[in-house]
Amino acid sequence: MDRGYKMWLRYNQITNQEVLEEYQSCLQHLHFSVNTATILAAVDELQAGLSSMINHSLHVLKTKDQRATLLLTIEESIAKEENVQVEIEDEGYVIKSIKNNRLIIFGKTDIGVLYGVFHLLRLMQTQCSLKHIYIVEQPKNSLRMLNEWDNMDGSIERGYAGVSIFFENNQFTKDWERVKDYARLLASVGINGIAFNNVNVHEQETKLITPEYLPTVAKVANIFRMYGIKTFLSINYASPISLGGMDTADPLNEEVRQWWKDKAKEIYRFIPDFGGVLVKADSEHRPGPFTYNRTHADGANMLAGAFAPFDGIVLWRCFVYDCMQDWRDRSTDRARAAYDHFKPIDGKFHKNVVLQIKNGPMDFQVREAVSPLFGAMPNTNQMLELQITQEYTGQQKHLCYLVPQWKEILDFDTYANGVNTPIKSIVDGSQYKYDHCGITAVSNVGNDDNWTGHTLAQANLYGYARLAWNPDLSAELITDEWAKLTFGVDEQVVQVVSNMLLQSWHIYEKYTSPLGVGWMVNPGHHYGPNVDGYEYSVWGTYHFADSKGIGVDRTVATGTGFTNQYFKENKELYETLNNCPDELLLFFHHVPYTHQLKSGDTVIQHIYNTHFEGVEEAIGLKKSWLSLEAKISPSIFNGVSERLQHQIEHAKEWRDVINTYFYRKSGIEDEKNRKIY
Ligand code: GCV
Repeated sequence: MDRGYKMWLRYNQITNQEVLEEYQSCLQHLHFSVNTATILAAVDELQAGLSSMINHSLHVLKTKDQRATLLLTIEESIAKEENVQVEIEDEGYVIKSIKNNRLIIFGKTDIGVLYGVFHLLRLMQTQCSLKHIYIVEQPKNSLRMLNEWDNMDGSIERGYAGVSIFFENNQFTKDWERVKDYARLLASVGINGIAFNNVNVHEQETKLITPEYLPTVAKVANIFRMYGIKTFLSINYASPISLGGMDTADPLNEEVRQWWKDKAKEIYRFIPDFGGVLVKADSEHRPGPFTYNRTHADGANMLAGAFAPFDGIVLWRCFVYDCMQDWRDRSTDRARAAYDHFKPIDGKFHKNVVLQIKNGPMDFQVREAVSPLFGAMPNTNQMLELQITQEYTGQQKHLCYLVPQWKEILDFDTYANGVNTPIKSIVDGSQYKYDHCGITAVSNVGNDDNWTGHTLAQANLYGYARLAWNPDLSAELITDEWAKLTFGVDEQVVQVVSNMLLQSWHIYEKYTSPLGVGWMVNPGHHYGPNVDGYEYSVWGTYHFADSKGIGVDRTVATGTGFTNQYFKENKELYETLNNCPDELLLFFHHVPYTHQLKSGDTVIQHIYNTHFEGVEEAIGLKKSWLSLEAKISPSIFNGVSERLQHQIEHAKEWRDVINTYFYRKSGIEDEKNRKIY
């Protein structure tokens, strides 16, 4: 039964006769000129894909001759003979149709060839013609990573699709085939780095960097290496204490420094191409350099020094804030924390440190402003951190396709270098020539049959990776690709699924989080409505809702001064009510419920309207899906239908809880006299 395990590598039989004949005639004999593990993986993938799609695999020729209808090569001389452009970057590739109905895939490296093969298979799965093609591809971002928040007991922090595929019962998994399938899936969309344990490193995971576990970490790394993916580990900053028996983890202490140097050496003995370490320090009760009155640069550089001799890098998270801070005093605003901590130490980090910055200054809300740190540190490597797992966006029970949100983030103009300095141009290194940079994201997979719980949530993983490869791809193109790869090329299916996906973020936003307010979720697990639910609300309601108004005043004039962290143009955009876009109004301003939005509605009427509309549109999602019943495999169809029904019921709960709360608080009637419970 098809439960969606294959994700977008389904390789369904091609039934269109014309297309089938075209592929069969041009894909007959294969010659590949090198024999690395990666090339062999590419050939295996190709053979499996072709036998399944066009009923035959390729006959492999030992020597290169004219019969070879498909050439895979990293040799420039061969590429040049076929007039193929050879000036490409290491991970780039070219796919070109050459004379006599043949094809060549040239990569600068074997990884490039692998990517080219996956691209060819994608063209075939989406039934594109292979005649007259000349594709030159190279990634825009050098780091294209995933962070798994997996714990060794098998649980996944913020995981909504079963348990870990890497760990169980405080040991590694026994299902190595699944790890390999994950590597294949990730390579097929160009992911090239993975940190596979949670950034919250508990006692057991702290030991991953010891000889007890390093041989098995190496086994994971071997699998991922074959697919061009480097392995990283999240580490516990206090490891010298927990593992080394020391009484300090002070980054300036010589013994601590030596401990990390020895540790790095040991790790590289097991994994010679280990990517490096990912660190969450001084945040949400994790240890860090603040304990020793040291800066984050001191902490990161100490590790960077230890890993530099092996070309390892340090991914240092900027999600640093004091969760217990008292925000009745308006000078302390969680949104300000990352910039306040890191901006003053721009230029103080070693070349092999990369600051990993969440897209927003708070925490992966349905909608929040972008982090003002992007572009504010021209002398320090930066990368963007997104969240694919749907912690605040419906936990893979609701449909919420995040590619449109990520596009807005990547295209957001920071003005850091004048007009047209979008975030994508900062994290790809084109603005400031960073040594290391790119994009990472918290993964959404677990051991569920279909990896992501909600089958349609697979599109978020796919879309993230495609954007990490090329942030200029449009949301529409990515969505169309994913729908075809997953459900086949039937026009109605592609159209309906794409529309559902593309609307879903706005629908979710409508019935959950109006005007950028955020955090109206139950504390702890973060699922379901709870207007005053922010877990660190010990100091009062997060959004300051009272009988007159709502919103967090982050202006310089009267609020926390957060707006001042942006470059001038954006500061002016957010500072005044006149300029501030509706969708972020309550993120930046505290206003009366009667405040009139640019849309013409008052704030309270907007809250009522969007919550009613959101439910109607969630009902519309299900209706659209039901129209596809005859065309989708039953187990996938039923699984998605059930989740869409749950989404409708839950959207109603959201609508009623939120509308009632604000009706009672404000005492203002709905203009349309709808029933508010
Ligand atoms: C891994 C939020 C989440 C935590 C997560 C943290 C982080 O606070 O709720 O589960 O911890 O972000 O990104 O470090």
